[in-house]
Amino acid sequence: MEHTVYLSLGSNLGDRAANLRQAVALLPPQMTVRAKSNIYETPPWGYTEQEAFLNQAVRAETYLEPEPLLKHIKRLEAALGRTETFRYGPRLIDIDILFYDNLILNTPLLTIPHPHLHERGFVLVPLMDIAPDHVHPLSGKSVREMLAACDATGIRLYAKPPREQRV
Ligand code: PH2
Ligand code: MG
Ligand code: MG
Repeated sequence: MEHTVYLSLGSNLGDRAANLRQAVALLPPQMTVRAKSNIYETPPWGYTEQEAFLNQAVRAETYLEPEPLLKHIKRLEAALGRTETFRYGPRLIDIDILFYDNLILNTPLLTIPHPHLHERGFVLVPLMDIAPDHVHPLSGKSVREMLAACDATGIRLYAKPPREQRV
């Protein structure tokens, strides 16, 4: 069965826009990208003594089950040159699974939906572009409602994907 997933992408090292572009380009063939948000520049969250991030959200379809999907993403992050830093620290590329259908999953490896998505403007502002009415399976709140309740100060539009890349 094909599954619909939402991913959050972030980068604050090197050529940030190129890192996002390459990450999205490497999702296929295991994933078919159906929608891409605009790219936003966002103040660092969690650990503030670092450069601003670029963040983007995408919707994709995939036959991968959640843990193989996580492996695919980890492999892709490594292929782009990500090395481990510290929690909330700077990163070349970070790809997080936000939603996987309406699945609720808690394993030692993976928590779906992403446990912090409702409190992060840098996740919700891009997600609002592609899924304003998507409902969180635990809280029952839409992306629009979660964003209204969350602090999105300092987030600014950085780039719109070129028309041919909007999918
Ligand atoms: N990712 C983090 C920690 N802080 N802040 C912003 N603005 N954007 C991110 O993608 C981000 C962050 C850990 O994954
Ligand atoms: Mg993250
Ligand atoms: Mg991550």
